[in-house]
Amino acid sequence: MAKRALITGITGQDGSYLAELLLSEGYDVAGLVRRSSTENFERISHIQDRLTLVSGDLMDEVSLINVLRDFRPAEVYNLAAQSFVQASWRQPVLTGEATALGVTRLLDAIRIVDPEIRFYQASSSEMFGRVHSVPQNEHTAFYPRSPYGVAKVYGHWITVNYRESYNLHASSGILFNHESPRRGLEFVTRKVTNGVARIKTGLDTQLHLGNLEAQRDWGYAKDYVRAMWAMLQRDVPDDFVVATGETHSVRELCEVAFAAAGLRWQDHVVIDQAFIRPAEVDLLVGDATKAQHQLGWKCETDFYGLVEMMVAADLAAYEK
Ligand code: NAP
Ligand code: F7E
Repeated sequence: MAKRALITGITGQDGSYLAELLLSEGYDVAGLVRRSSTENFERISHIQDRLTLVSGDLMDEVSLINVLRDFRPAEVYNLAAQSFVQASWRQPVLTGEATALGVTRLLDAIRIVDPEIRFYQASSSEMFGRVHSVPQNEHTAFYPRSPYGVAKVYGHWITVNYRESYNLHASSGILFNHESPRRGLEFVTRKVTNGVARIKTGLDTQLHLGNLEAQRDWGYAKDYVRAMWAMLQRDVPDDFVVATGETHSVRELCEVAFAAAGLRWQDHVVIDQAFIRPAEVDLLVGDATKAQHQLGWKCETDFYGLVEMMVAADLAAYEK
């Protein structure tokens, strides 16, 4: 019988790539989806007929228990979260409910229904925040700088705690920023590549951005979901940093993205205070040595390849 996996957050960027990977590995894949007045299955529409979509919400523990009882997965990937850092200042309690306490609800549901389930938690480099050392690895102390980062630290530690308290096979992937043509339009990479495409096709002339000096370790989401899966194939659960090991500023992102369409970023980018955050994470760069050695993971797409891919995808969409 095929192995069964449940993905929370299947309608999101990572959920869609992970679903593709697990289907290609022969899994029966279920995805948790929240009720909405309009369906938002764009990222999974091409594989929807091969998925089982089940209704539930990280806010509602009974829904999680019922989904686990009905589907009986061997692996659960918890990708659902309020994932936008900027929104977390406007909705700090909701962010805490979903991104932090949601993890406990799911871990408890696993304990109740089947403690043999292998669990993946989507932890984040945002936990490092005001970084204690460069580059950041599994031993770097956390200093989150947003309600989102604080919530992810809780989610990370409750995963470690349930592993140690109840012997669950619970792993946490500390993933640095990863992007793709399926990235939400509010995140800076996609905002820039989409903006470039709109300017190139004459729909806009300006792109409003915040802090151009922030530096991030940007990788490709499709590469990163392989690391998630690899973590749950090990006999022993553990925590892993997943990153490219390179960092680039938002300014460099603009240079590369605009140049990919034959434009000069200086002619179009406008600094707008509305996108400056109350507290910033200035520099992130990850050390993924442990993932490389123990998971055999490596990133295959670099920053330049990623940005060019995203610009090309956005241009193609507008030209169509
Ligand atoms: P995303 O595109 O924003 O997707 C988030 C998903 O969570 C969506 O499917 C969303 O459903 C779902 N969701 C939100 N609240 C929920 C709730 N209360 N109950 C059930 N589902 C809920 O995020 P992503 O970029 O794929 O990231 C996946 C995970 O990795 C997130 O936990 C994120 O915080 C974490 N992470 C991301 C990165 C990155 O660079 N992408 C790096 C480190 C960690 P709807 O479609 O219904 O809104
Ligand atoms: O910002 C700066 C902004 O929103 C990156 C999430 O997936 O990765 C993501 O969080 C940087 C920040 O991602 C704009 O100030 C400048 O320094 O793309 P972002 P993020 O906050 O790093 C982590 C790892 C996650 O876990 C999160 O879920 O870019 N920036 N101007 C801007 N950012 C945005 N969004 N919009 C701007 O106009």
